[in-house]
Amino acid sequence: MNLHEIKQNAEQTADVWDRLAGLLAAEPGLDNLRQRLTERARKLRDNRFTILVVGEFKRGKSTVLNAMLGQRVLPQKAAPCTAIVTLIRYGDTPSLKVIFEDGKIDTLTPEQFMQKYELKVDDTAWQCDRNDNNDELEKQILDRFGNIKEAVISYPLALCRDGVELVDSPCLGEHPARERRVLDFLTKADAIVMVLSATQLLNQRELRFITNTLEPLGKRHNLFFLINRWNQILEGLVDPNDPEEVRREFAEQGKLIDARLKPLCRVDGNDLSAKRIFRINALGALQQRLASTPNAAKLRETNVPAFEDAPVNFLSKERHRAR
Ligand SMILES: Nc1nc2c(ncn2[C@@H]2O[C@H](COP(=O)(O)OP(=O)(O)OP(=O)(O)O)[C@@H](O)[C@H]2O)c(=O)[nH]1
Ligand SMILES: [Mg+2]
Repeated sequence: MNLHEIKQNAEQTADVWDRLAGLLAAEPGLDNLRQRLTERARKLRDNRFTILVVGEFKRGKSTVLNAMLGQRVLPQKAAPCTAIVTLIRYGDTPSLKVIFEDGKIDTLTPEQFMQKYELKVDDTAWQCDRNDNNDELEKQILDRFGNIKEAVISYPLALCRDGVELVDSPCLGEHPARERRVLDFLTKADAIVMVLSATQLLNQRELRFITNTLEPLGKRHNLFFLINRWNQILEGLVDPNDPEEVRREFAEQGKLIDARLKPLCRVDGNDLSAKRIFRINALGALQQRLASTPNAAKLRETNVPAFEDAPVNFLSKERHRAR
């Protein structure tokens, strides 16, 4: 299929979705589906391609995106912090806005954004319901950000030219309302980047998220894995200067990756693991990009540049097929 045919095909598909959405307008119970069809049709016409970054608590989702931006724009810290879905799109002049459900817009600097819209300790406090005989700890349902649709960052990031948008998301499995925002966004994602931790590689919840949530939505076909905190493997060794201990530890990690992640990278009978799994050190990459005299070799070692090339290849060669 040539580019003209692909565009024509996209136009026709968008027309069909718009017509379907029109038919559903008379069915109030199907409002959600109607909105999704309209959104997909608009995305196809805009030639937008959305890469959603997901993962559990503190895997380094925001850090890896900050490393790609080469700037601290997204809130990142050791305590839970990303509260809202945040889109990064190409723009010649950097800007940042928060869009509310009622259409209101708050325009901010990155510092104001981090201050105003990151989670504070009170947002994440656990609460014990004393009337509950089970004596169980329950999560506080408090969600100060329920009236926000999303935040949008415009930034001159080469990767985002040509309609690509990168999306930071709140963590999975930590708070029902915040997790819901991620799940609601999933249907809009064309590709998923799941951030994992090298020191806790793929727990049962993460596996269930892939098999029970991504798979039924057809999203496993375009799934990338970032194994972050790769540097922490060395930090955990008794003697990081012992080459035998280093070799043994990395060999074990390799086996674990083969056992847990490789099977998830089989798509239509093909093993795509070499193109889909990246071991990275997001913090190291951000530190290098913020340094007054960045060290190119150290940046390469973090493997973040290799990951940045991967979406470029994926997008240029497989974007239309993926969609
Ligand atoms: N040592 C080390 N620390 C890292 C790495 N990546 C991120 N961190 C640190 O880990 C903490 C959590 O990073 P975040 O980017 O906030 O994690 P997140 O997944 O976005 O967290 P939530 O938004 O709360 O779900 C921060 O203090 C980061 O600086 C890494 O590769 N190595
Ligand atoms: Mg975050």
